[in-house]
Amino acid sequence: MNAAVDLFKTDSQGSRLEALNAWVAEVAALTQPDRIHWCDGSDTENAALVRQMQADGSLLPLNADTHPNSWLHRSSPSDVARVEHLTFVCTPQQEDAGPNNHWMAPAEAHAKMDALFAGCMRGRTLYVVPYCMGPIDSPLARCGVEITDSPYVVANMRIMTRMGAAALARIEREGEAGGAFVKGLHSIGELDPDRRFIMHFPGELTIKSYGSGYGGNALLGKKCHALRIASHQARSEGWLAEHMLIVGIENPQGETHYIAAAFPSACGKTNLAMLIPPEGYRQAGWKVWTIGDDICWMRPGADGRLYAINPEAGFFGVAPGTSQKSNPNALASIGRDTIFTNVAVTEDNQPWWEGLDKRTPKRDWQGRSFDPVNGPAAHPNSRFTVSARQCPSYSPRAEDPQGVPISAIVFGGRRASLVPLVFEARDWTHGVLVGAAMGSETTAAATGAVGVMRRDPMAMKPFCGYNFADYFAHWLSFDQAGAKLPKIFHVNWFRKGDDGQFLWPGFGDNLRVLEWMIKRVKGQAEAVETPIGYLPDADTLNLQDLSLSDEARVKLFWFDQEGWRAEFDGIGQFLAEFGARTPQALKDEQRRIAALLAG
Ligand code: OXD
Ligand code: MN
Repeated sequence: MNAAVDLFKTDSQGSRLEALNAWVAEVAALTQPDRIHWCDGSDTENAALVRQMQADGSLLPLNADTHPNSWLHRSSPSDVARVEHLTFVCTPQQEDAGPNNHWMAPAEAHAKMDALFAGCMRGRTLYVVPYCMGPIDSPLARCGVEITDSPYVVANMRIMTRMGAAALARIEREGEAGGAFVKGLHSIGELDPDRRFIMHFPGELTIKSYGSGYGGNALLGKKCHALRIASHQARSEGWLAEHMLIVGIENPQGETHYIAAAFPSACGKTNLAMLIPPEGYRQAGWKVWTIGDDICWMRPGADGRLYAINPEAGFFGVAPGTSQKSNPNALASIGRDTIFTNVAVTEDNQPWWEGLDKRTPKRDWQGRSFDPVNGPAAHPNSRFTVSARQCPSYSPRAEDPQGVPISAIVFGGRRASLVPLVFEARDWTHGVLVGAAMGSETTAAATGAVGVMRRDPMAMKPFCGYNFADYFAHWLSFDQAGAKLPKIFHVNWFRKGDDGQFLWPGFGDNLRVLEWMIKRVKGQAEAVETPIGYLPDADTLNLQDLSLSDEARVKLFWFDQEGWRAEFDGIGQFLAEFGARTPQALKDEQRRIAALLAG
């Protein structure tokens, strides 16, 4: 063990990997913790951390009869979401981060962060958290180590990743063979929004995050590693790291098709991943299997198909709106062994949020006596953290080290008007344009205005660790001889009618749309060709037992040429923002469709 580490009280011999010991020692010298704890991920360790957090009030026990072994964490009220304006990608050249990222020169960013980290762990414990993103024995998985001073982060990382001894063993094995692990340094600091930054150094496989305890800013395996750093790694290694759920749809013949779907944060990825088929489908024998609800790593297999793993091991789901109707599988998952963050509680100390049921909560997310004048009882971005293994629809294939073959990729956003329920891209290049042009109204998952339409390519606007123009080129590069690529679709569950109400029922009924996609993949369904792609008409989709209004039957399947002409002008302007780096093939595709729309 490195001598510098010995200066601190440490409860383990560290690692047999000198590079890891050296980094821990360097961080300890900078942050000056009272103690160093190497996490092994065991139940005993977790129980001790929970006891400690209960004692200091950072975890409050919930009703043990209704929610055994479940906890409530109330964050600082100014630390409730991702902070995109404080999130930076630090590449030597600004152009490599692109106009889609905030940028800082690496030396300046390191200096700024190291000044914040200096002495910040005095009086605290430094936790060394080894983790693996993906099944521990998967060649598609990648490892990292997070150093943090937050026991809440440790407890969440244990649920969200394969954390502890097995991950450390893989890191050591790979390290001895010359491989690298992602280094993530995190401190909650003073939880001061004015001293908060989330910095990424893709070239150094390094993350530095200071001043926030919120999931997306602090559980560094998730957005920081599995998307921003991994997207950079994926580009150089020939794979894709995406903000996508993965779901398996088993038809009555017992055939399962896997679909990967990208939606912006808080647009229903968890619900779609855990969908319960409508009654008629259930009786006919349809089943839905959950692989993941937020992140998908895909790479071409020897047969030319894309194979995907979910790098995560748990769900960090949005609580509000989760109910017996919208997502019974999620509700069943979170009945025990769950950490709730910023939800309200009922009289008998059960977790509660808007949309759950008709009860009136007793205390709101800040612990105040509930009063509607203070706003919603649960924070709109309140969350549950739970192991994926607790989900009744969790697929055994989720642990398959080789991943699952993807039949269809779906892009979707929140669009109140214009965008029909579903359309299919003509080919891969068109599909990449469909993804690149994705637009959606913003949600509470990030700080800032809610409901503002913005372009969010592939739902990666907050997460792509490099220039979007290069990212689009990387996507296009998968279209090679021998590749058997998935079909690409676009959906919009959020189209509204003249009365402002949603036209499509959504939730379980979304399976009707997925069924059409699978039929298209198998060459068994009709479609109408339009300039924006292939659309079903209301008779091709199975709408049995659905009472759709006449307006819905028209608008959900309607291609509005006028409206799309304006949309394509906007898409052209958006692509132009990336200048000469925008791939020519994408510009050509935009022009081709714009010309068809003009005709
Ligand atoms: C998330 C997000 O937490 O996208 O998954 O913000
Ligand atoms: Mn997400």
